[in-house]
Amino acid sequence: MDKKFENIKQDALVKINNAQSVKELNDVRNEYFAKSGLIAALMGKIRELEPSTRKDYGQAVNNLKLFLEENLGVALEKTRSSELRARLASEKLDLTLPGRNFEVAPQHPFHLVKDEICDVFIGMGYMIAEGDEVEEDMFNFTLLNMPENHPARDMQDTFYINEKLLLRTHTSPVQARVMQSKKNEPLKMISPGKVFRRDDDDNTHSHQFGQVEGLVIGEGISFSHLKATLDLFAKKMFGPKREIRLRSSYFPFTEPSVEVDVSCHVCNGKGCPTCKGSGWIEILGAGMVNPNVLTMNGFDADKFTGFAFGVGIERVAMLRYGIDDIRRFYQNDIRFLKEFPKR
Ligand code: FA5
Repeated sequence: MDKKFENIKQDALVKINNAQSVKELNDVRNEYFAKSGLIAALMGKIRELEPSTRKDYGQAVNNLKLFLEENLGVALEKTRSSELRARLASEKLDLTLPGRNFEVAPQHPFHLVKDEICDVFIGMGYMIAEGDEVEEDMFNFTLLNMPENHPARDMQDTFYINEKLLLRTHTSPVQARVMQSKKNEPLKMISPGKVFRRDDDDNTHSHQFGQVEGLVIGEGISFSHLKATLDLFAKKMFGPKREIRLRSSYFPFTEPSVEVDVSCHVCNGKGCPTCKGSGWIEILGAGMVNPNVLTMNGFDADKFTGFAFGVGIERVAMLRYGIDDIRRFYQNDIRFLKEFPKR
């Protein structure tokens, strides 16, 4: 019996000494100590022995167990620390190496100008309202005084998702949403965001562009408030010398309505391909909120009046930074983007 246990010990020592890693040592441990391992098998045999020999046999198995535990423990400890040392050596940091140059992204002119426009109005006490790019037909058209089949719906060629949903063609639906949430409370808000139209792209038209909507409602709000606001906005964006003109226009949700043009930066008003020969670039539509819109969205039109406007973000950016073609905003040409300040 002694010889048999001595052989098992020697055999185990060879396996322990040959193991090259913690994993291999754990495999050796399992071979002896798992439920189906050698120690469990030897213990199981005790029942088959003569009662008089059981005690010695049990002691011999216990000795073997202690011997294996001790040798495996020592070997595991040693191997674990040498593996850790090897890992740390391979992860060593050389702090004297020169750093890598990461390019800092310039700010896209769209966001640059969107923030500038918002800052002008925030400075005048406007709050910011958010709207969704996927909008209900009801808010994009109906609640802005354009019921189904109204011819003005064709002014903005629409991407429909289904009968009720569309990609908003302008930021004006946010007006209706904010009015419905306030109802008969004075308000002063702007809402920047993207809009989508089935327009053919050219120098000044894109199928996807940005607008900043503005809406002011209160008692005694008049056209002169609108004019002063637009005048201040244009001066802040383009400086006092740039020529601005207001043209009378038509929007179903405002009455009277105007459009604001700024003299073309490419030709200085003489006429060129960018301004299509007119000498002017249109930047926004505006007007006094149509009383029908006030009533439909929960305001008392006998008590309240208001004005609204919608500024084209890329158009303002073109005039501000001398950009001759709106398509540059979405072509992702890094040489164009690098011309703008970094964040
Ligand atoms: C509107 O979208 C109205 N919702 C604006 C408005 C709001 C009027 C509140 C009255 C009261 P319009 O379609 O004109 O209007 O667009 C407004 C501005 O968006 C234009 O002045 C122009 O700056 C810009 N814009 C219009 N179409 C395009 C286009 N295809 N590509 C780039 N910018 C455009």
